[in-house]
Amino acid sequence: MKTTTMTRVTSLIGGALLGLTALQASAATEMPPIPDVKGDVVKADGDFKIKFSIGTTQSGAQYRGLEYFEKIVEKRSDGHIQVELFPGAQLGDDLQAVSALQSGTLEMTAPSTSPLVSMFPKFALFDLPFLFPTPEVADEVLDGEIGQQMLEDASTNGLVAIGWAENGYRQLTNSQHPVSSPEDLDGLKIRTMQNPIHLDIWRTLGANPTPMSFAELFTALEQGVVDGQENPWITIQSSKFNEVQDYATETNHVYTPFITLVSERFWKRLPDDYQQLLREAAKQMGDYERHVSRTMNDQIKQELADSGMQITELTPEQMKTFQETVAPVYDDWRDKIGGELIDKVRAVSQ
Ligand code: EAX
Repeated sequence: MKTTTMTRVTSLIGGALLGLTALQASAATEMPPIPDVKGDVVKADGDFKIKFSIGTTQSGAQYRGLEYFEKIVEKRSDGHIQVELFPGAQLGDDLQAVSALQSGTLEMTAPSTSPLVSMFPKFALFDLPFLFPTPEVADEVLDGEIGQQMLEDASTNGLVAIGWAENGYRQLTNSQHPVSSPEDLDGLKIRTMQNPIHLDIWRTLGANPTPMSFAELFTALEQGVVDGQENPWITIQSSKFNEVQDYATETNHVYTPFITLVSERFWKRLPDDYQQLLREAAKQMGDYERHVSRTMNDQIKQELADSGMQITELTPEQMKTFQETVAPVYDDWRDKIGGELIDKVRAVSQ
């Protein structure tokens, strides 16, 4: 009897606490609502299951986009395509998920483009420092001819690339001290994505970079294997990096897109009309996800500051020092990437 009461009391308190946490969580992450699904039901033969895996966690903008994707696809296929979401690299890190697509054991994933540069060298465009001055320029490039061509080029090696979304502008965090100039980076161990340009950027700035998968990053920060990392505010918050990183600098050094990929083995089994449905859903997901990410960016920066992170905003002069210090990276990469592509992006920025 006593135990029962105790259990009930505990579970009541637990429930109240849970309720509070849920309330705080929802206050902290109030995202633009998931839009209604528009468009007719698509009729085609067969029933299909999509496992969709991502590296970022359930509280990020990317997952929210996936929820919209799921809603569109399930509704417009009248339940004949079921989508199951796996956030937080549960089914493997970004590169593992891509190879699972190639072998046909996973249907969809949406990694940052950066770890894929060894497969698709042109993606390196998105790793060049300070190339995209505004998100709108990124949209014009991704949603225009260049982005379309890249989706086609990436539709090979067992993959079909069907859309873009955004991870966003990357910011530096670390556990040691405030960073407002490249000198402050001297000797800092910074985790980078598995990408040669990112390594080059941080080496050129004077840090000591180490490439590592995103899935390993929290533990590496927590255990002090690395001192810092860089990711957009929303990814910093949704991965709780602020719990193990006291300092951040708003560097906006790279704009990272997410690319929506489907397993070619799965794709070939889909009727044309369902392929088209997936393309439309990927486009709508991408537009909505970018909207969520951009609406939340400043709010999340503020929340990170409120949570105790010391955030350094650079003055225009300090920013210029970073840009000038990192400029040699272009000398090394311009020809490898194709200078023309860089010039086209610059032309869009004018
Ligand atoms: O899915 O590895 C990273 O830091 C990226 O931001 C990651 O791809 C997010």
